[in-house]
Amino acid sequence: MQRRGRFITLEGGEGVGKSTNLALVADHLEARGLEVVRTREPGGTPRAEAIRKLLLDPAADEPLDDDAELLLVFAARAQHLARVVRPALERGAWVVCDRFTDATFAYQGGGRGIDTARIAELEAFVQRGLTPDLTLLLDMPMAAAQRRLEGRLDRDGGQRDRFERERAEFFDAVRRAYLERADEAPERVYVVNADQPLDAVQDELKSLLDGCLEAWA
Ligand code: Z5A
Repeated sequence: MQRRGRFITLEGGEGVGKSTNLALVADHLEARGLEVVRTREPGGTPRAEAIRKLLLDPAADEPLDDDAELLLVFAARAQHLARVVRPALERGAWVVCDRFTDATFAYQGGGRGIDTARIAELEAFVQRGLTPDLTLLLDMPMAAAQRRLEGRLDRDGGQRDRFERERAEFFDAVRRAYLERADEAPERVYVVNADQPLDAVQDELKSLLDGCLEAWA
């Protein structure tokens, strides 16, 4: 019987290095002969990417209701799970995903203040027991992460998406909620200090991955 693949997620606030390190994680696994699917949330399929656009669109003429935001995140997730994540895991591929449901607890729970019990209900409904095998939480103070993004904002003409327009308190609440998630699930979530040179972050990630590969063999 085909062995199910593993599901690895990268989490953290904006600019902590999720995209950069997703490439490292996926390359490291591929170098060991594994089939790896690289994906992201919200998004990962054409329809889920269309929902992502709606979520990030800063159009000020119609503010997005917090509950509508939460439901859109889970609608995109349902589509992504059905079309990409479950089929890949079932055929034995490993899935490496930039953000997943911990982001919902952090942004919609911590940031927007939505009751986490309601988020957990949607998590159970949409995921039907599927959770990541490993989550790499890249953690660092928001101000330092934002400095990394300044160059990109200049390049994009200063255009900020709906989340990037939030205030510092929002991002502090997001970070606290992420760290609470890590405390609640220490067997799954590894907190990595992202506020160090990239080489040091990547050495830590590689040794974490090697430990997991050995434990899962
Ligand atoms: N969202 C939500 O609300 N609810 C949900 O359930 C989900 C998402 C799933 C889009 O996410 C938004 O969706 C997100 C929350 C919401 N909004 N916010 N904020 P996203 O993942 O696409 O957006 P993002 O977090 O803003 O991604 P990002 O800005 O691309 O950041 P990143 O991927 O973490 O960083 P990076 O691009 O890899 O690195 C940023 C720069 O830093 C880059 O120039 C790197 O070369 C540099 N870098 C990386 N690491 C280092 C180190 N160690 N030292 C120095 N420089 C570094």
